[in-house]
Amino acid sequence: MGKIKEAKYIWLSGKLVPWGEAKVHVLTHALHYGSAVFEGIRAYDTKTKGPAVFRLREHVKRLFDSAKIYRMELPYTIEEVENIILEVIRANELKSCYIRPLVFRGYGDMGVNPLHNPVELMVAAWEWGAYLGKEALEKGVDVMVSSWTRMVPNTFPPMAKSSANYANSQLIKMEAVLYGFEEGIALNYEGAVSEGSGENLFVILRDPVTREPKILTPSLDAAILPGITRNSVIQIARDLGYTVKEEHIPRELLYIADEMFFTGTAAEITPIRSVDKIPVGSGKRGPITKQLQETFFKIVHGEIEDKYNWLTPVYK
Ligand code: PPE
Repeated sequence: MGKIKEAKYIWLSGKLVPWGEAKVHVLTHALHYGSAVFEGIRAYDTKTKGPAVFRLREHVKRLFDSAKIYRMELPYTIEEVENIILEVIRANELKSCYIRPLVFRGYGDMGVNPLHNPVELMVAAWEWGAYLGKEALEKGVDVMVSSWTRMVPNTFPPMAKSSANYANSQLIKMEAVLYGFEEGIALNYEGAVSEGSGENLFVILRDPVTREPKILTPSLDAAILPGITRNSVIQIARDLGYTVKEEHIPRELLYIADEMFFTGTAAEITPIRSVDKIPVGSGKRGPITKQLQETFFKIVHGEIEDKYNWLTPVYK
């Protein structure tokens, strides 16, 4: 959150350049038309392997998928981009950090048609703490249901992590923070729950009689980004023995849920303590949310076995 903590070097179009010199022309296509796709990746300092990138292959694959949807051909292979990311972390001597690769249409033609503009890659990395505030991971955040609808799939495809999608995210986020909330949850074109401005959403409901919990998250057709943290949490929860369902979530479920949390690379696992001023469960982080958080953080910090093979060490 907040101002960037500057590191030393940024990879820009083929080489590492000093942080302050990583610049582009003001007529860069992406600046005018949102013609860019990006990723957010985290590396954590682990006990046994030193700094390690969380689910590097999945993030880089999603970057290539996003680029493909927008007909952008990267002048690199997946392996090359992975190596560039590792090189940026090493060059900046970072341990725990956030990594931002961006593929963008550069300077050349003006006008909507992006096909003749060069496809460029930049990769930056810096130290980035808790996304929704320092206390959020433990205490949870207060959120509102946004008055903005999440973009409809056949307008801006949510499965592509395109910069253009974040115009919608910014409307959601600005409204929420200016109204005194930490985040907004957007409904989709059908009026069902989709996601936060930069996070996926999970809802936990207990059977009123047996108290048996069920973990729900909107399915991929709900106009959401297929989050890598979302996918990780689904796997972790199932391995812990929970029932996890990807399904249509009506708005009113948000008001009667026992627990709720956001997931995302930046947000990690952030509990939600109220929606539209209605407390979620007890109004505090719930026990299943806590258990999932603890397991997730143990995995990313290499404190338990990396049985899913999710960590790529920065130094081999
Ligand atoms: N939905 C949206 C809209 C989203 O932007 C993110 C990530 C997610 C879900 C979660 O996806 P994943 O990171 O793969 O678990 N948001 C990125 C950008 C946030 C930002 O403010 O910038 C992120 O968390 O890196």
